[in-house]
Amino acid sequence: MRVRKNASEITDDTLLWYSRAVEAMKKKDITDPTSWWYQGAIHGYGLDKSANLALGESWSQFSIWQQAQGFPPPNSLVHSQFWQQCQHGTWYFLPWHRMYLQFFEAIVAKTVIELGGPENWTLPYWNYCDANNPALNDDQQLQALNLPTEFGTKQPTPDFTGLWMEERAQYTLSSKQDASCEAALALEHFTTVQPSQSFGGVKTGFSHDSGTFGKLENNPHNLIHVDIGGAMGDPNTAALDPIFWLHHANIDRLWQSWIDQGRENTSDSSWLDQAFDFHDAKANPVSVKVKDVLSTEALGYTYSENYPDVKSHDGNKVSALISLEGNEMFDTIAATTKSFSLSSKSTSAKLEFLPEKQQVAKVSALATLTTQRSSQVIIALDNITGSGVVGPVNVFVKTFASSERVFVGKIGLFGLTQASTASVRHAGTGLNVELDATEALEQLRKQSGWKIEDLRIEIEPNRELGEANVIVGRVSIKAEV
Ligand SMILES: [Cu+2]
Repeated sequence: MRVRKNASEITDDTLLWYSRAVEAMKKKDITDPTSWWYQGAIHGYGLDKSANLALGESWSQFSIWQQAQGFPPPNSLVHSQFWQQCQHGTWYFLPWHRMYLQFFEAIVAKTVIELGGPENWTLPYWNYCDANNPALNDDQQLQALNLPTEFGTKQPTPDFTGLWMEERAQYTLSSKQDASCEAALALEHFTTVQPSQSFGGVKTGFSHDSGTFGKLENNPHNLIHVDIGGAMGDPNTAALDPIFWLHHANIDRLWQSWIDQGRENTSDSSWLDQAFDFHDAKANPVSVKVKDVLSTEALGYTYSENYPDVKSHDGNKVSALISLEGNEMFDTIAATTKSFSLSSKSTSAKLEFLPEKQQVAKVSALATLTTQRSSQVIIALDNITGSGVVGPVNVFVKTFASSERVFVGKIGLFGLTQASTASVRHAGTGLNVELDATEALEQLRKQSGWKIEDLRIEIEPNRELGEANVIVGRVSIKAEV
């Protein structure tokens, strides 16, 4: 059994051999399934020339892909069933990436042996979740926000040049909040109608470049991507950054941890029987079904450490959600009526509420302090379109009367450009994200003069937009019914 280890605790030559293998794979032609370039293009491929991957840099999809051996690739390959397959905004997010990692790991392992290295090379993981680990001291927590040192900073680390990439906007995550793994792991269900209540994402068909993010996919997955930024911030270049694979190993570990704490995947046959195409280490085409990858041990690997067990939220709240797959448990009580652009500073959105009589029943629990248990409240941001890599975006609530805003959560707009472009596969209507705002609303209603009608939403990117742009189609508030 191979054991995938925490990169910061590795004492052997795993990362050294990874670096050497990356360099060897980069020398192979883009048409070779075992090349670095082909492996990256399985996730995404695009030749947009806009310099919007990182503020102040001229990096573009084009400038990154033209470094590939054998560039440009033949069109037949670009449009084959092997390229541009990554699954985002969907319940296939976790199993597709598990398959992807599995074959990639086998290809790197074979390359390591060919280079004279050890048998059984195993992919490590980057445990940024440790940034919020209460068992660690402050210094250790902050350390977890850094890329493992072997991946370099502005310069490569000597002996590890294969792990460095110029096109990274950051080498340190900007906030612990971008690596908060706990909230997703507290969820009870793999799939529900409400994305913010779904650990594994919402039910969709094949979903390459659009959709609605489940909890784990938004935070930490998307936030890590856009916080590192540059190549990592865009699905069409992300997998060319060697850190991509350690990031996804950690996501895969979180899925395994969630299962090990007693949760269950969906048993829906349209999920279990969905197949995806890859190449194995010998470059032979293979087709794998979701039901074939549900046990890491059956696939021959495990993780050195699980994420510690997380208790589910307050039992009442969870039981209220149990009906799930198919049943809408939340109803919209207020929404914006016009789309609006984000700026680098804070943008405030005014909500229109339903006429009072209709609203009253739905918000009574939410609007009064005396109720036993507040309703669960969700803030949904829909049809978010635009282009470029946008850093993590903060969402706050406040009331008109008070200037003190309350933090709700962060959203990561990974795949913004692709989701906003109409294609054969989808209409280009953008990304959708939900945040659980229950606790923020509970805090807000303790403020004096609280009136739900005065509620405002504030949206603020945590870094300058630069060449990127974002339009939010609609913000709505949904409450439990
Ligand atoms: Cu990813």
